[in-house]
Amino acid sequence: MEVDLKEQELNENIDRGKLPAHVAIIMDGNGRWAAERGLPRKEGHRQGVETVRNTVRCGSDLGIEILTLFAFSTENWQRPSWEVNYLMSLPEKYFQTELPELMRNNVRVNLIGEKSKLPAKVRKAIEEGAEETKVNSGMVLNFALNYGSRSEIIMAVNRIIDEVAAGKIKEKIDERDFTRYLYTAGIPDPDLLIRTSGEKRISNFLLWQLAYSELWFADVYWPDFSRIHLLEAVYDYQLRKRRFGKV
Ligand code: V0D
Repeated sequence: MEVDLKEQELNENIDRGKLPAHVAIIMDGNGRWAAERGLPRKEGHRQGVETVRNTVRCGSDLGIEILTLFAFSTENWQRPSWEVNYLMSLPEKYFQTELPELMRNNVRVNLIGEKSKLPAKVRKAIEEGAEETKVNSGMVLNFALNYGSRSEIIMAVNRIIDEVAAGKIKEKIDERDFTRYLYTAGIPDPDLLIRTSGEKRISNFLLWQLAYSELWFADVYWPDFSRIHLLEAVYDYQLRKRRFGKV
């Protein structure tokens, strides 16, 4: 594969000892990518899966510990039913094609989101994928599926209320206690959030967890996101951290 000068420079200048441990990505712009090419939206999603493959490979090669990808939000159910159905076929397809490489690269798959409301076949696919990769000790690949941050927070509050009512926990909790009730329990907060397609919003993604994260917005649609963009984001993250350290 061709490697341009910019990529080589970034490669040489990134400090492997100071990588963001947890990178989260809002994978936005598949539909617009397709529309601009006169292609069906499906084609954008199909290409989006290719980008997932490349990004997982790059993140794992680079030494990222946790990669969280926002794949489907609780709002996405409002899309046309043919599109929702197509999207729901992707997790199963993903594991059919990617499992060997995930195993080779020692990647463990984990899911965050409201799994109980997913179609049974999707639940089965993701549970099998998580089960088969649970022996892996390398990068954790977190898919946010049927995820919405406000509903996650409300779920957490309701679980706490139930546990207080049942006398299982004391009536006062702190921030650390609270995080144990989120889907991300046990996962450190993202150090870096990337959103593609030029939109500069959080869109109900990890509202609690992103409190101190660096934000980076890529001007390309998700299907055009590549290694160089990930390296740019990581490099910029390190520049910001270095400046911050000098104050
Ligand atoms: C479409 C771009 C992988 C964003 C990427 C159900 C939207 C491709 C998964 C996946 C989607 C999810 C869970 C899992 C394994 C793979 C996926 C959806 C959409 C929504 F365990 N890509 N991907 N899931 N797209």
